[in-house]
Amino acid sequence: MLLINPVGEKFGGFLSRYVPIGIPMGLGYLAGYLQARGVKVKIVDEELLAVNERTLSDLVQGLERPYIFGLSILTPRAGRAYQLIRMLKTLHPDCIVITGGNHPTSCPEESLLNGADIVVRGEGEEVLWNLYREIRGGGDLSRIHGITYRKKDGSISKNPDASLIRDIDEVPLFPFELFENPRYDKGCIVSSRGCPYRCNYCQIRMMTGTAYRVHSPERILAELDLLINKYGQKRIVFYDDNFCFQKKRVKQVAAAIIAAGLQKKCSFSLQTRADNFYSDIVPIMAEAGFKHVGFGMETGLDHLYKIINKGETVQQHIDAIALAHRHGMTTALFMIFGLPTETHEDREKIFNMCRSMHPKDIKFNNLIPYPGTPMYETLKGSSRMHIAEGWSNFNSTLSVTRSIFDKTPLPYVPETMSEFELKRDIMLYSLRAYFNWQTIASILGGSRKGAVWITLPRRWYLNPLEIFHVGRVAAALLMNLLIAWLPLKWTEPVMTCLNPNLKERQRVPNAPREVKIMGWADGAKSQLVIDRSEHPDRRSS
Ligand code: B12
Repeated sequence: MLLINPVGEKFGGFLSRYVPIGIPMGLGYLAGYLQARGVKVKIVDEELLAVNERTLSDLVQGLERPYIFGLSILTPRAGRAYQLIRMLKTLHPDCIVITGGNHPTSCPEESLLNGADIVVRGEGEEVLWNLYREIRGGGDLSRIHGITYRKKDGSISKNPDASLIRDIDEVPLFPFELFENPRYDKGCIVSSRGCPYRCNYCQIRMMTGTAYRVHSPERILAELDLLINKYGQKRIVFYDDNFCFQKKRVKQVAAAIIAAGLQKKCSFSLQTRADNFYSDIVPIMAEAGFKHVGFGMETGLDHLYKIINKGETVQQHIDAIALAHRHGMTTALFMIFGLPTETHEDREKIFNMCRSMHPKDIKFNNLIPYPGTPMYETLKGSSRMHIAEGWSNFNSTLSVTRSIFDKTPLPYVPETMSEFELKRDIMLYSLRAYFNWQTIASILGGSRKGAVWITLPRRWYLNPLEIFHVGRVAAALLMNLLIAWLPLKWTEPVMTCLNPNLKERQRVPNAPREVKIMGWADGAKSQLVIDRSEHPDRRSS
């Protein structure tokens, strides 16, 4: 089987040359699971190698026929994935194309309309293995849970949801050996799956319901040992959706790291909710080498927290960040601008508040109502939403990784602002967050660590080609900064002249400051709650 990570626009846009490439974790887990069961699997990641007629003929060498292709699709990459499916079906008409990942889970029929044969919804390991055996045995797909597929008579069948894997330790250790390319940033690990909260913009609930499943400390240690002692990683990021949800297990993981002495060789960073960053777990985390914490703070005003059903407050974030700093950890804040009803004044307040807390990094993204989320269900169809062909604009870094003159529409613009105002503010605040001599010096000196993605090659200043590329990126950033800095009343008319489509999403005078976003429906996956015992007080509005 060939597993493909389709990539239209490289991660990081015009900065991509200097953004480390993240391992496509989902595909890695699938490959590890199938390989352990004797299936021959290869992975191709388009971040590194484009799939075309020429490269494909090498990639399929040695694979069993008819070929089975598995594509992992994030929403902004759907267009590229559909292009690839057409190519695969033209070159190998008897092949079987399976899609999976976040986007096909939310829009399975769309994959089928674009030529895929079968869609795997949600977690993939067990379902893909069952599917593989059924396909190779010429069996009956109606028995496989967790798939949507086109039947021989052309109709579409949506089989019942599959259960989640109860004990995720059954998934083999992550196969890092499949990602030997030095351009990969191997410093990553997933120690738990899922997040039981109900934020209405986040897609995790669609994938894993409210379940929160953890790997055992022994398994986490085994993977850390591999990363540190075999691959020499000095800094490892826990990719968990919400690392600190269970206090007891955080303490166990930290204690296991200390007992193995791994904190002497490596530092760790994680992402968590502020209200789960408990004061009694932070000291042992600090001792275990957790040096950096990212908080999905998203906004900074309590009325906006209510709109996104975050179930947290501004004060909880202020307290959590101060707590991290007291224990010598640095912090990053991940923010969303462009929430329904938000205004420019709100953003100014939020930015100033973020800065006053002295995080190391602040990353501003625009709101993306991902399909499958209540945010999407509420806003879809409104004139303030715009879905570009192949969902290519559903990329949250669009505003900072493209030129300010780029005409791609943002996916959603609230009535309380114009499209250019939102884009400009994201750019302005992002650049203001980073535009200080300390940050610039650390990036240029190649010593930048933390959540910021830009990493320049060592001694780049001795290489004329790198000097050229760094110069180009710097010029683009400065141009963005300059235009974003000029008053909106000067720049907006010019931008609207250059791009008349901006007229469609102007600010609406007296736009309502109240809005009701739907909640998550309690579907089948919500029943799959595992070990809630540590959280009797968890909000589940
Ligand atoms: C860590 C992370 C990152 C990291 C690394 C991403 C990576 N390469 O894996 C970084 C910071 C680089 C990142 C970047 C982006 N990310 Co990100 N990221 C995550 C996060 C927190 C964890 C991903 C993970 O490791 N999951 C663990 C594995 C086990 O799960 P999985 O990847 O979903 O795979 C399983 C299933 O989906 C399924 N499956 C997946 N592919 C396939 C294929 C087949 C054939 C089958 C059968 C099954 C299958 O089986 C897998 C195993 O169970 C998720 C949130 C989440 N929990 O999913 C967001 C998330 C995946 N990211 C998201 C997005 C949008 C992005 C960006 C596109 C952001 C942007 N620029 O706009 C970029 C894309 C860049 C990239 N190179 O992939 C969204 C995706 C939404 C969507 N509908 O597309 C998510 C869900 C965040 C969210 N809350 O909305 N991300």
